[in-house]
Amino acid sequence: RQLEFALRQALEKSEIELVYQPVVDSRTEAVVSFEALVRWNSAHHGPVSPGKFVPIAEDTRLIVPIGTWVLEQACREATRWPEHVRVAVNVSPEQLFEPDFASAVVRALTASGLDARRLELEVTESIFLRDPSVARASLEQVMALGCTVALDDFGIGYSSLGYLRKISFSTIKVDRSFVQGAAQNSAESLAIIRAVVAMADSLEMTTTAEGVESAEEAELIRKLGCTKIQGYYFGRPMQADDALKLFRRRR
Ligand code: G
Ligand code: G
Ligand code: MN
Ligand code: NA
Repeated sequence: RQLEFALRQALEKSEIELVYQPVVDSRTEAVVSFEALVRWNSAHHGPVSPGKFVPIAEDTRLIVPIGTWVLEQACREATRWPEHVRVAVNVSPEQLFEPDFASAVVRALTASGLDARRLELEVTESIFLRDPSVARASLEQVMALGCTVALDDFGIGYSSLGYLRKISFSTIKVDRSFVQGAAQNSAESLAIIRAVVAMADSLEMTTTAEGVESAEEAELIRKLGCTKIQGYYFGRPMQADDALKLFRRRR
């Protein structure tokens, strides 16, 4: 594939970059973290969406070097933010199952000087399809460093609730399809969000609602008790410099 060939050179050619989307506290609406999201501006193909190239990167294992770069870059950028602001990085199963995943995290933290407690790693339920015990061991290693782990896109994967007993996720990210559903008065979506919030509360985990696009949706989500909110209403994924400006304006 042409795209795969170009992707092999994308890192060297500095075509890969990160944008940052704010996550706010649902009550105070203060920014508590940013999720780092990868972007590829290919010289040959123009901007390629992550929905298109992340799966290719995963199939070819190019996600391992790309993911390492993402970790390092996100940690480096986060050191410029106020100390209470954290950074969340998406981790593919291919990365998590690399034997030296935890050392890649250590290297990113050491090189940047970022406090481990400011780094959150986002994984999806798909990691449990492959090898739950290896996934768990790997996540426990990074949690021992002080990092937290979020369960991303919750509710749309091949959910087994069993692993929620075994892994201390700090946050469950409620997939935006439920948020959109709830906003359109879907009784089922509302019931599912309520149940996830109640479950997270009793497991001492927080919840982040994804894909909140309006003030009305934010209010609904706050009433449903989600701890944090992410979505276009509070900010689109933005360049690092714009993320930084967001604080400077607010104080
Ligand atoms: O940014 P956007 O919504 O277009 O992202 C689309 C998908 O790509 C999402 O599922 C997101 O989790 C994934 N993604 C974005 N950035 C990264 C990254 O740095 N690493 C991995 N593995 N996936 C990412
Ligand atoms: O799978 P993950 O949650 O990591 O993907 C995050 C993706 O969701 C990003 O690509 C981001 O662009 C997208 N996203 C973030 N906020 C919103 C939103 O409010 N509406 C929609 N439609 N997409 C969003
Ligand atoms: Mn994510
Ligand atoms: Na998500």
